[in-house]
Amino acid sequence: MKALITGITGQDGSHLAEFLLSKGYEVFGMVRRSSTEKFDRINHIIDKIKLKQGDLLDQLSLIRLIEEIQPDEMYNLAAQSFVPTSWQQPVLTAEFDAVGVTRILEAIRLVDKKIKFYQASSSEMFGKTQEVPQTEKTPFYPRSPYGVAKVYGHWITVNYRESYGIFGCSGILFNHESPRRGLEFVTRKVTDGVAKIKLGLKDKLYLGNLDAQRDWGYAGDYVESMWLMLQQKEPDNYVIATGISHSVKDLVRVAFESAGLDWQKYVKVDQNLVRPAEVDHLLGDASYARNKLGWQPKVSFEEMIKMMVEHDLALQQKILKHKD
Ligand code: NAP
Ligand code: F7E
Repeated sequence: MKALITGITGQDGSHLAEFLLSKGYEVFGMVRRSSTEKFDRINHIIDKIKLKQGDLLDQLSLIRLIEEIQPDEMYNLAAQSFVPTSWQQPVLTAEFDAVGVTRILEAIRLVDKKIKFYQASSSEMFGKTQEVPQTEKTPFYPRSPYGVAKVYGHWITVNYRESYGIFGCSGILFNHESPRRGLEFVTRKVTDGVAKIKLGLKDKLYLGNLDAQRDWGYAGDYVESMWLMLQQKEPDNYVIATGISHSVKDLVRVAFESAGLDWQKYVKVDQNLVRPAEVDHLLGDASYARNKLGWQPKVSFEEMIKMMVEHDLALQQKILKHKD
């Protein structure tokens, strides 16, 4: 079996590549051309995967790539994924996260309609939530240009399924994290901050809205659900979540406590980090995925935050050692 992953250099792409290799897949990854290669998350598997250049903005590159590789499955994980940036670059976010999905679906439609397709949809589509908890049937009310673009990506996937019979699945994944999470997202920002404070490299951590609540899971668990969706008889949409939510304040407390620190001494609120429109509370109900896919999360929130703090402490200690 051959799988093509867009966004393979990202958090989820690296976890999914590992997972598919363990299943015996030949794994191909699409990467953007860059003057400096940033393969930190996939360096450990670089000899086992095949990287090919392409871009979500370039229709022909997608067609050529699919023609050349002839994948059985294609996972579209590439995106401008940071919500605040979507207010700074709303048009580019739409090009990547909305129209980019159509470009891939068009390439599949033209080259081989039998390729199974996974679209990385998001709980940000629920935004100003219309019910608690959120399921596959909850109406969308996105609160950022990112969320709006993801709603488009979701519906174009459903539309190509219904219009052309393409096996397109939309995974509505709630926040998921790992030591490979980008440093700008709140979990990693906090665990990186804890490590630096613990080692005396920093004395304050500035955050935005501490009251926002998220349903946080572990990325390693969530990528399995992507694969399971494409192994079913029929394509469908699935909510993937833990069913437990925590506030940013809870996150901060767990992270600082795991390093033996009192968060109240170090955390300060910076109003500039508060978003123009916030998603206050997300809580997913993954019953459908549990029953149909047999999927369930394994790593708890507390275990994951501890894992991230330990990773960041080890990383900072390594950097300090190299400086000596
Ligand atoms: P991430 O770490 O930010 O990775 C994004 C990936 O997309 C990177 O590999 C990036 O490549 C690539 N990319 C961006 N623009 C591209 C373009 N124009 N052409 C080709 N590649 C491009 O994101 P993630 O956390 O792994 O998330 C994976 C997907 O799931 C994203 O679509 C995200 O929106 C969605 N999602 C994430 C979560 C979550 O909690 N993590 C939840 C729901 C949905 P470079 O390395 O070149 O920048
Ligand atoms: O923010 C609050 C912030 O940036 C979480 C992406 O993967 O998940 C992610 O989007 C919450 C928000 O993730 C800071 O206001 C407080 O309420 O970690 P985040 P996100 O915006 O939920 C969804 C499912 C995706 O699809 C996205 O791609 O934390 N918060 N203070 C902060 N957030 C950040 N980043 N930085 C702060 O200082």
